[in-house]
Amino acid sequence: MIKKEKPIFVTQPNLPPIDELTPYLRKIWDNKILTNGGPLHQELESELCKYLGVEHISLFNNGTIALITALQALKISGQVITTPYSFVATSHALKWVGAEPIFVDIDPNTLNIDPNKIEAAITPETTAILAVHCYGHMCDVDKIEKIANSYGLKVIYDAAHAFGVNCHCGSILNHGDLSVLSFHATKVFNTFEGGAIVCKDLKTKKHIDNLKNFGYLTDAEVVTFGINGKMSEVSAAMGLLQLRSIDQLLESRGKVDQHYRTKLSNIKGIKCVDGAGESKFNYAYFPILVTEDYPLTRDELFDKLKSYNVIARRYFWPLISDFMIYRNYPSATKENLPVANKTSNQIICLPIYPDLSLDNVDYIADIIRG
Ligand code: T4K
Repeated sequence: MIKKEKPIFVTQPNLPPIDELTPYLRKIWDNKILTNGGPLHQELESELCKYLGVEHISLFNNGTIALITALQALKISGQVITTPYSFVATSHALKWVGAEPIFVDIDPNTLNIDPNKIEAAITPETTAILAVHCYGHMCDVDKIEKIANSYGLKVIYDAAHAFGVNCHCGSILNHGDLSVLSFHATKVFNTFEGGAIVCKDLKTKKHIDNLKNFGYLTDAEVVTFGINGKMSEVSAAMGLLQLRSIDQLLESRGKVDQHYRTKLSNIKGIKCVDGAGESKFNYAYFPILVTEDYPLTRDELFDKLKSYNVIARRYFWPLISDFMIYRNYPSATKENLPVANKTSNQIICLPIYPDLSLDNVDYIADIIRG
């Protein structure tokens, strides 16, 4: 097989034709409002509520600041039960509000926090559960809600990967007290950098809006220790433009996903990660597990792909609990997290994005087939 001249990255942002951005930019230039909740920002909030099927959205400059603000809005402190199998921002957000992450193992099928292991980790200091819909696959929201209700805990979903994902009862973003999205360049829906908090009532939305604007209530009153989490008008313009074609983009991703599944279906030792039965999915990632039955280790396959200019990613390796700053936490031990450790050593996320050609999927599958 001949090595591709240009790298095939794990993802590539969708960029609409540049000319289509010009009218939005002209609006910004005309009205000279660049940020601080301008007209495009407001338009994007209301368009996203309609598209996603949620009550209220507050836009942010990135998903990490949105996560921190969500925790701040709910006054989270003490211990928070979370997953080690995520991007490091999930635990970092807890540290930024002075809470302690308590790592609980993941379910081997969904790769999300294992709800059956949550109760054993609850102590009198526990205030909340911060779960992640990893790769856009839904957590066991019903079990998590039940546990949270019986112990009086808040539930925050890190839904950074879960844009546009629905379950039997509509958007998965409607579960929990708050859900947080990321609109980073590498995400299904991007505003260059960006994020959002989804909430269910206007009072909470207003509180979050204050928090992301330094805590200002009026121009003369600061009522809380807020932050600058505002999304700029250029990012909002990018969002409005993306939203026009989001359904086609998701459809193209779905075709790539389906093609991978066909091509990889009978390769011994390669397991495609399945969803949790979502009624609408976003194909944000294409994770595979390289099991003991495959002739190469995960890292050998990762390097082999690289030698052919296929730049996959090991999301999520290392585990958050293995980073130097977290590894001494009592809950970070390998014995406490056997499934997360095993998964983290077997995972590769293969390239997936709307423009990825099916020929390139064939090329990647052929490398894996050997
Ligand atoms: N919670 C979860 C569960 C998350 O996954 C994330 C972010 C967050 C919270 C925090 O949300 P944000 O604060 O980021 O909004 C990336 C992203 O930076 C990060 O947003 C994302 N998760 C994480 C899973 O992946 P890297 O270090 O892998 O990105 P990078 O720069 O290596 O990009 C990957 C590939 O994408 C590159 O090989 C090429 C391509 N790429 C990347 C960028 C930035 C492009 O083609 N164009 C681009 O502009 O972290």
